[in-house]
Amino acid sequence: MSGEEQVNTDLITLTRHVLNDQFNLGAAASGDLTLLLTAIQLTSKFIATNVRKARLINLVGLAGDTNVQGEEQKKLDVLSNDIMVNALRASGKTAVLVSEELEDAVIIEDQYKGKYCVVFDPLDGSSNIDAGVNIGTIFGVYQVQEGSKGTVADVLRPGNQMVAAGYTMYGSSANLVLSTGHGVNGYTLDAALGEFILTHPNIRIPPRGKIYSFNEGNSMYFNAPVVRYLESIKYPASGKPYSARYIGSMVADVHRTLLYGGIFGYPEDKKSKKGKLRLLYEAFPMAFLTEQAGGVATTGTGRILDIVPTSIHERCPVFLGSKDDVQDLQKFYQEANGTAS
Ligand code: AHM
Ligand code: MG
Repeated sequence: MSGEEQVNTDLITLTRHVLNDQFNLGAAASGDLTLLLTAIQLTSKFIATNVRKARLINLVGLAGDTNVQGEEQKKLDVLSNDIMVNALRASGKTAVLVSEELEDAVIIEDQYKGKYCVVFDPLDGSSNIDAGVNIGTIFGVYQVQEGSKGTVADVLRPGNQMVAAGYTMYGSSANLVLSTGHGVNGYTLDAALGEFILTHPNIRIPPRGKIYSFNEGNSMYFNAPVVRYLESIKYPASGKPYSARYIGSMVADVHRTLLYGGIFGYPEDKKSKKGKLRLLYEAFPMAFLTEQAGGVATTGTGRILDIVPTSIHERCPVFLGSKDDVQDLQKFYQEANGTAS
Protein backbone atom coordinates (compact mmCIF):
# COMPACT_ATOMS: atom_id res chain seq x y z
CA MET A 1 0.00 0.00 0.00
CA SER A 2 2.90 2.37 -0.68
CA GLY A 3 1.86 6.02 -0.87
CA GLU A 4 -1.54 5.23 0.65
CA GLU A 5 -2.64 5.99 4.17
CA GLN A 6 -3.07 2.97 6.43
CA VAL A 7 -6.44 3.18 8.18
CA ASN A 8 -6.48 1.77 11.68
CA THR A 9 -9.79 -0.06 11.89
CA ASP A 10 -9.36 -1.06 15.53
CA LEU A 11 -9.14 2.23 17.42
CA ILE A 12 -8.86 2.12 21.20
CA THR A 13 -11.09 4.89 22.44
CA LEU A 14 -11.06 6.20 25.99
CA THR A 15 -14.51 4.72 26.59
CA ARG A 16 -13.39 1.31 25.32
CA HIS A 17 -10.28 1.45 27.51
CA VAL A 18 -12.23 2.35 30.65
CA LEU A 19 -14.88 -0.27 29.86
CA ASN A 20 -12.12 -2.87 29.55
CA ASP A 21 -10.93 -2.01 33.06
CA GLN A 22 -14.52 -2.39 34.21
CA PHE A 23 -14.81 -5.84 32.58
CA ASN A 24 -11.55 -6.88 34.26
CA LEU A 25 -13.04 -6.04 37.64
CA GLY A 26 -16.01 -8.28 36.87
CA ALA A 27 -19.03 -8.10 39.16
CA ALA A 28 -17.22 -5.71 41.51
CA ALA A 29 -17.55 -2.89 38.96
CA SER A 30 -20.88 -1.09 38.83
CA GLY A 31 -20.00 0.94 35.74
CA ASP A 32 -20.58 4.19 37.64
CA LEU A 33 -16.99 5.38 37.26
CA THR A 34 -17.16 4.60 33.54
CA LEU A 35 -20.27 6.75 33.22
CA LEU A 36 -18.69 9.54 35.25
CA LEU A 37 -15.60 9.48 33.03
CA THR A 38 -17.88 9.62 30.00
CA ALA A 39 -19.39 12.82 31.39
CA ILE A 40 -15.90 14.25 32.01
CA GLN A 41 -14.94 13.39 28.41
CA LEU A 42 -17.99 15.24 27.17
CA THR A 43 -17.05 18.35 29.15
CA SER A 44 -13.55 18.24 27.65
CA LYS A 45 -14.95 18.05 24.11
CA PHE A 46 -17.37 20.87 24.83
CA ILE A 47 -14.69 23.11 26.38
CA ALA A 48 -12.21 22.25 23.58
CA THR A 49 -14.76 23.40 21.01
CA ASN A 50 -15.27 26.69 22.78
CA VAL A 51 -11.56 27.30 23.32
CA ARG A 52 -10.96 26.75 19.60
CA LYS A 53 -13.58 29.25 18.48
CA ALA A 54 -13.21 31.69 21.39
CA ARG A 55 -11.68 34.45 19.32
CA LEU A 56 -14.43 34.15 16.70
CA ILE A 57 -17.42 34.18 19.01
CA ASN A 58 -16.20 36.87 21.38
CA LEU A 59 -15.33 34.55 24.25
CA VAL A 60 -11.92 36.06 24.97
CA GLY A 61 -11.55 38.79 27.57
CA LEU A 62 -12.96 39.29 31.04
CA ALA A 63 -16.35 38.25 32.35
CA GLY A 64 -16.42 41.33 34.62
CA ASP A 65 -16.28 39.41 37.91
CA THR A 66 -13.65 37.98 40.27
CA ASN A 67 -13.49 34.40 41.51
CA VAL A 68 -12.98 33.08 45.03
CA GLN A 69 -9.21 33.67 44.74
CA GLY A 70 -9.88 37.34 44.00
CA GLU A 71 -8.72 36.85 40.41
CA GLU A 72 -10.52 38.32 37.45
CA GLN A 73 -12.57 35.69 35.71
CA LYS A 74 -12.31 35.26 31.96
CA LYS A 75 -15.41 34.52 29.96
CA LEU A 76 -14.05 31.08 29.13
CA ASP A 77 -13.41 30.35 32.85
CA VAL A 78 -17.05 30.98 33.64
CA LEU A 79 -18.34 29.06 30.64
CA SER A 80 -16.09 26.06 31.34
CA ASN A 81 -17.21 26.00 34.95
CA ASP A 82 -20.87 25.98 33.93
CA ILE A 83 -20.24 23.22 31.38
CA MET A 84 -18.63 21.05 34.04
CA VAL A 85 -21.15 21.63 36.80
CA ASN A 86 -24.09 20.95 34.47
CA ALA A 87 -22.63 17.81 32.88
CA LEU A 88 -21.36 16.32 36.15
CA ARG A 89 -24.66 16.91 37.88
CA ALA A 90 -26.60 15.49 34.93
CA SER A 91 -24.43 12.34 34.93
CA GLY A 92 -26.27 11.26 38.08
CA LYS A 93 -22.98 9.94 39.43
CA THR A 94 -21.81 12.84 41.60
CA ALA A 95 -22.52 13.89 45.17
CA VAL A 96 -20.08 16.78 45.73
CA LEU A 97 -18.41 19.13 43.25
CA VAL A 98 -15.58 21.53 44.04
CA SER A 99 -14.53 24.05 41.41
CA GLU A 100 -11.79 26.67 41.46
CA GLU A 101 -14.41 29.11 40.20
CA LEU A 102 -16.96 28.52 42.99
CA GLU A 103 -16.50 29.64 46.58
CA ASP A 104 -18.53 26.80 48.07
CA ALA A 105 -18.76 23.13 47.23
CA VAL A 106 -21.84 22.13 45.23
CA ILE A 107 -23.77 19.44 47.07
CA ILE A 108 -26.02 17.41 44.78
CA GLU A 109 -29.21 16.86 46.76
CA ASP A 110 -31.83 15.45 44.43
CA GLN A 111 -32.46 12.40 42.26
CA TYR A 112 -29.18 13.14 40.43
CA LYS A 113 -27.10 12.27 43.48
CA GLY A 114 -24.39 9.66 42.89
CA LYS A 115 -21.42 8.31 44.82
CA TYR A 116 -18.50 10.32 43.40
CA CYS A 117 -17.02 13.70 44.29
CA VAL A 118 -15.21 15.63 41.59
CA VAL A 119 -12.74 18.43 42.32
CA PHE A 120 -11.71 20.48 39.31
CA ASP A 121 -10.14 23.55 37.84
CA PRO A 122 -12.36 24.03 34.78
CA LEU A 123 -9.83 26.11 32.83
CA ASP A 124 -6.37 26.32 34.27
CA GLY A 125 -3.76 28.74 32.98
CA SER A 126 -6.38 31.25 31.97
CA SER A 127 -3.87 34.12 31.90
CA ASN A 128 -2.75 32.45 28.66
CA ILE A 129 -6.19 32.31 27.02
CA ASP A 130 -6.01 35.48 24.99
CA ALA A 131 -2.60 34.58 23.55
CA GLY A 132 -3.81 31.21 22.31
CA VAL A 133 -1.31 29.33 24.50
CA ASN A 134 -2.19 25.83 25.78
CA ILE A 135 -4.60 25.74 28.70
CA GLY A 136 -6.43 22.88 30.34
CA THR A 137 -8.95 21.32 32.68
CA ILE A 138 -7.66 19.47 35.77
CA PHE A 139 -9.79 17.02 37.75
CA GLY A 140 -9.66 14.54 40.61
CA VAL A 141 -12.28 12.03 41.71
CA TYR A 142 -13.07 10.69 45.19
CA GLN A 143 -15.73 8.19 46.16
CA VAL A 144 -17.99 9.30 49.02
CA GLN A 145 -16.99 7.66 52.27
CA GLU A 146 -19.00 4.75 53.57
CA GLY A 147 -22.04 5.96 55.48
CA SER A 148 -21.70 9.53 54.19
CA LYS A 149 -24.47 11.25 52.29
CA GLY A 150 -21.88 13.34 50.43
CA THR A 151 -20.58 16.42 52.23
CA VAL A 152 -17.50 18.63 52.05
CA ALA A 153 -15.79 16.16 54.40
CA ASP A 154 -15.73 13.69 51.50
CA VAL A 155 -13.27 15.90 49.62
CA LEU A 156 -11.20 17.06 52.59
CA ARG A 157 -9.21 13.86 52.28
CA PRO A 158 -5.63 13.17 51.16
CA GLY A 159 -5.01 12.83 47.43
CA ASN A 160 -3.88 9.24 47.95
CA GLN A 161 -7.58 8.41 48.40
CA MET A 162 -8.53 9.65 44.94
CA VAL A 163 -9.87 6.94 42.64
CA ALA A 164 -9.01 8.80 39.44
CA ALA A 165 -7.31 11.98 38.30
CA GLY A 166 -6.45 13.62 35.03
CA TYR A 167 -6.34 16.66 32.84
CA THR A 168 -7.27 17.69 29.35
CA MET A 169 -4.90 20.03 27.55
CA TYR A 170 -6.36 22.26 24.86
CA GLY A 171 -3.73 22.99 22.23
CA SER A 172 -3.35 22.14 18.57
CA SER A 173 -5.36 19.08 19.60
CA ALA A 174 -7.11 18.18 22.86
CA ASN A 175 -5.17 15.65 24.92
CA LEU A 176 -6.77 13.88 27.85
CA VAL A 177 -4.37 12.23 30.29
CA LEU A 178 -5.97 9.92 32.85
CA SER A 179 -5.13 7.57 35.67
CA THR A 180 -7.55 5.36 37.54
CA GLY A 181 -4.71 4.16 39.76
CA HIS A 182 -3.26 1.65 37.29
CA GLY A 183 -0.70 3.73 35.40
CA VAL A 184 -1.27 6.72 33.15
CA ASN A 185 -2.66 6.82 29.63
CA GLY A 186 -2.95 9.69 27.18
CA TYR A 187 -5.70 10.11 24.58
CA THR A 188 -5.98 12.55 21.70
CA LEU A 189 -9.31 13.89 20.52
CA ASP A 190 -10.10 12.88 16.95
CA ALA A 191 -12.27 15.86 16.10
CA ALA A 192 -13.90 14.10 13.14
CA LEU A 193 -14.92 11.08 15.23
CA GLY A 194 -15.57 13.09 18.38
CA GLU A 195 -13.68 10.42 20.34
CA PHE A 196 -10.55 10.41 22.48
CA ILE A 197 -8.18 7.83 20.96
CA LEU A 198 -5.42 6.13 22.96
CA THR A 199 -2.21 7.69 21.62
CA HIS A 200 0.09 7.59 24.68
CA PRO A 201 -0.31 4.21 26.40
CA ASN A 202 1.37 3.69 29.77
CA ILE A 203 3.18 7.02 30.15
CA ARG A 204 6.35 6.69 32.25
CA ILE A 205 8.40 9.71 33.34
CA PRO A 206 12.11 9.23 32.56
CA PRO A 207 14.00 8.81 35.88
CA ARG A 208 16.05 11.92 35.09
CA GLY A 209 15.41 14.81 32.74
CA LYS A 210 17.26 17.84 31.43
CA ILE A 211 14.61 20.52 31.90
CA TYR A 212 13.57 22.69 34.85
CA SER A 213 10.29 24.58 34.88
CA PHE A 214 9.96 27.34 37.51
CA ASN A 215 8.78 30.95 37.34
CA GLU A 216 12.22 32.44 37.96
CA GLY A 217 10.67 35.89 37.90
CA ASN A 218 9.92 35.12 41.56
CA SER A 219 13.60 34.38 42.34
CA MET A 220 14.00 37.31 44.73
CA TYR A 221 11.32 35.73 46.95
CA PHE A 222 12.57 32.13 46.73
CA ASN A 223 13.80 30.43 49.90
CA ALA A 224 17.36 29.11 50.22
CA PRO A 225 16.74 25.43 49.29
CA VAL A 226 15.14 26.41 45.98
CA VAL A 227 17.81 29.03 45.20
CA ARG A 228 20.58 26.51 45.90
CA TYR A 229 18.90 23.74 43.92
CA LEU A 230 18.43 25.97 40.89
CA GLU A 231 22.07 27.03 41.11
CA SER A 232 23.13 23.38 41.17
CA ILE A 233 21.39 22.61 37.88
CA LYS A 234 22.33 25.87 36.15
CA TYR A 235 26.00 25.79 37.21
CA PRO A 236 26.70 22.04 37.61
CA ALA A 237 30.15 21.00 38.83
CA SER A 238 30.27 18.63 35.86
CA GLY A 239 28.14 18.01 32.81
CA LYS A 240 25.73 20.32 31.03
CA PRO A 241 23.34 22.79 32.68
CA TYR A 242 19.60 22.13 32.50
CA SER A 243 17.36 23.90 29.99
CA ALA A 244 14.59 26.20 31.18
CA ARG A 245 11.02 25.76 29.91
CA TYR A 246 8.14 27.57 31.60
CA ILE A 247 4.80 28.12 29.93
CA GLY A 248 2.89 29.37 32.99
CA SER A 249 0.10 26.93 32.27
CA MET A 250 0.35 24.05 34.73
CA VAL A 251 -1.31 21.54 32.43
CA ALA A 252 1.14 22.27 29.62
CA ASP A 253 4.19 22.38 31.91
CA VAL A 254 3.20 19.12 33.62
CA HIS A 255 2.34 17.47 30.29
CA ARG A 256 5.84 18.18 28.99
CA THR A 257 7.34 16.99 32.28
CA LEU A 258 5.43 13.68 32.09
CA LEU A 259 6.64 13.06 28.55
CA TYR A 260 10.22 14.42 28.63
CA GLY A 261 11.09 14.30 32.33
CA GLY A 262 12.78 16.99 34.43
CA ILE A 263 11.24 19.01 37.24
CA PHE A 264 8.30 21.39 37.51
CA GLY A 265 8.13 23.61 40.59
CA TYR A 266 5.90 26.22 42.13
CA PRO A 267 7.50 26.72 45.56
CA GLU A 268 6.38 28.48 48.68
CA ASP A 269 8.33 31.72 48.95
CA LYS A 270 8.72 34.87 51.05
CA LYS A 271 5.64 36.41 49.42
CA SER A 272 3.37 33.36 49.09
CA LYS A 273 3.98 31.25 52.18
CA LYS A 274 2.03 28.26 50.80
CA GLY A 275 2.86 28.79 47.14
CA LYS A 276 0.23 29.54 44.53
CA LEU A 277 -1.21 26.28 43.33
CA ARG A 278 -4.35 24.81 44.88
CA LEU A 279 -4.05 21.56 46.72
CA LEU A 280 -7.34 19.85 45.87
CA TYR A 281 -7.78 20.47 42.18
CA GLU A 282 -4.27 21.32 40.95
CA ALA A 283 -1.62 19.72 43.17
CA PHE A 284 -3.43 16.45 44.05
CA PRO A 285 -4.45 15.41 40.52
CA MET A 286 -1.02 16.27 39.09
CA ALA A 287 0.76 14.51 41.97
CA PHE A 288 -1.47 11.45 41.45
CA LEU A 289 -0.58 11.31 37.75
CA THR A 290 3.12 11.92 38.44
CA GLU A 291 3.35 9.07 40.93
CA GLN A 292 1.34 6.77 38.68
CA ALA A 293 3.86 7.53 35.91
CA GLY A 294 6.79 6.61 38.17
CA GLY A 295 7.77 10.13 39.24
CA VAL A 296 7.82 11.98 42.57
CA ALA A 297 5.59 14.83 43.79
CA THR A 298 6.57 16.70 46.95
CA THR A 299 6.15 19.97 48.80
CA GLY A 300 9.92 19.86 49.31
CA THR A 301 9.50 18.33 52.74
CA GLY A 302 6.70 15.80 52.30
CA ARG A 303 4.61 13.78 49.87
CA ILE A 304 1.86 15.93 48.38
CA LEU A 305 -0.65 13.07 48.23
CA ASP A 306 -0.42 12.58 52.02
CA ILE A 307 -1.54 16.11 52.91
CA VAL A 308 -4.89 16.25 54.70
CA PRO A 309 -6.74 19.32 53.34
CA THR A 310 -8.46 21.60 55.81
CA SER A 311 -10.29 23.78 53.31
CA ILE A 312 -11.33 23.30 49.70
CA HIS A 313 -9.33 26.17 48.18
CA GLU A 314 -6.09 25.85 50.16
CA ARG A 315 -2.72 26.11 48.44
CA CYS A 316 0.48 24.12 48.68
CA PRO A 317 4.04 24.18 47.33
CA VAL A 318 4.52 21.80 44.39
CA PHE A 319 7.61 20.10 42.97
CA LEU A 320 7.04 17.17 40.65
CA GLY A 321 8.68 15.22 37.89
CA SER A 322 11.53 12.77 37.35
CA LYS A 323 12.40 10.77 40.44
CA ASP A 324 16.12 11.64 40.49
CA ASP A 325 15.54 15.33 39.82
CA VAL A 326 12.93 15.76 42.53
CA GLN A 327 15.04 13.80 45.01
CA ASP A 328 17.97 16.15 44.28
CA LEU A 329 15.71 19.10 45.15
CA GLN A 330 14.54 17.39 48.35
CA LYS A 331 18.16 17.07 49.50
CA PHE A 332 18.44 20.87 49.63
CA TYR A 333 15.38 21.02 51.88
CA GLN A 334 16.81 18.25 54.08
CA GLU A 335 20.10 20.15 54.38
CA ALA A 336 18.30 23.37 55.27
CA ASN A 337 16.15 21.59 57.86
CA GLY A 338 19.06 19.63 59.32
CA THR A 339 17.49 16.30 58.32
CA ALA A 340 20.06 15.28 55.69
CA SER A 341 21.11 11.63 56.07
P1 AHM B 1 -5.00 29.81 37.47
O1 AHM B 1 -5.66 28.65 38.13
O2 AHM B 1 -5.51 31.13 37.96
O3 AHM B 1 -5.00 29.69 35.97
O4 AHM B 1 -3.47 29.82 37.98
C1 AHM B 1 -2.76 28.64 37.96
C2 AHM B 1 -1.63 28.79 36.99
C3 AHM B 1 -0.98 27.48 36.66
O5 AHM B 1 -1.49 26.95 35.48
C4 AHM B 1 0.47 27.86 36.47
O6 AHM B 1 1.33 26.80 36.80
C5 AHM B 1 0.64 29.03 37.39
O7 AHM B 1 -0.64 29.57 37.61
C6 AHM B 1 1.48 30.11 36.79
O8 AHM B 1 1.62 31.13 37.72
P2 AHM B 1 2.63 32.34 37.50
O9 AHM B 1 2.04 33.19 36.44
O10 AHM B 1 2.71 33.01 38.83
O11 AHM B 1 3.94 31.75 37.09
MG1 MG C 1 -5.89 26.93 38.12
